[in-house]
Amino acid sequence: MTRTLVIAAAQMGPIARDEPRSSAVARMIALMGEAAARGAHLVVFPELALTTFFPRWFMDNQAEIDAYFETHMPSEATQPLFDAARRLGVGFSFGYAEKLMDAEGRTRRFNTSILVGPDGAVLSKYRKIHLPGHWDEEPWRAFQHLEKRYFERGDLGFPVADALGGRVGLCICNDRRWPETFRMLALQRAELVLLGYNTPQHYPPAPEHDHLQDFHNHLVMQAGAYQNGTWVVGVAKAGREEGCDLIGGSCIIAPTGEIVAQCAGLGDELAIAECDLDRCREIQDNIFNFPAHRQPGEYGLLTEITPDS
Ligand code: CDV
Repeated sequence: MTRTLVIAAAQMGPIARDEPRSSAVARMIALMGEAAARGAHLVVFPELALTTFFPRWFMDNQAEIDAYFETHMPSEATQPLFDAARRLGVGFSFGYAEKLMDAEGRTRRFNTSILVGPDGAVLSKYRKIHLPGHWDEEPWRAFQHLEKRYFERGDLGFPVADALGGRVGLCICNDRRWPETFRMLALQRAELVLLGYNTPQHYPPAPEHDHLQDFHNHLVMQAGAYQNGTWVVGVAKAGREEGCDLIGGSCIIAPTGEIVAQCAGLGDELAIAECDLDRCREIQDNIFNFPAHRQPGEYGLLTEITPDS
């Protein structure tokens, strides 16, 4: 039985601060329709795909902040996306800001991503663990990056689901820079890692690296794919969003670390590839055969909490 999935990386261009969910969802449905017409089984959208990247602004009015969060999924605004996927027979994943009330009555807020099957069922959910940025307003920055203020650290670990005929792992944006993310997923036999990102071209704490943003983006995802023998689909929200330039470069990476499809521009655009999940074996049975070659007994420091960690 072939385990080839046709996957579409559905890059999105900027979303304006006052752009309603209905507009973002309509753009996603248009991309989904085009992907399905080109044979896609799975469509992957960016991090925080329904709104502008709001952590770039300092806000202390909770109602203003909460306007960017979803309390239900699907919601009235996102139901058309789920309906379109069912009609087209495609799975999809996307990121959104999630607000919920837990069993103890505490309000929780997460930067979340879900994988949805072609029948509209949520197959997997991930809440971002590596939250970049800062807690308080830092006026010296050209723009803020307040993920640490608006979200708490994810509490679902690094999930891998049996889905779409393979083992599918989720992570979000900054997670891709950490080798531990991909390794945690690969240790659960992930064959496909889906991630969305919002990455500014300008990195205020180290602007001397601005020209390396696209390089670092592909560097970490290609390394994550190769070192773990998994397919990786990385999808940007790109372009000039409210005066902030976000990189593009959405791509599909084979388990060998090679980019097999890539978006060329900074707007709404698809990159599509046939992804044979059995190709993971080329790497996972050989150079990165974990049972044969890993030395976990020597890696204790990785999980020790030390003054330097
Ligand atoms: N959304 C992100 O997580 N962005 C970070 C930026 C701030 C460096 C990223 O790792 O791309």
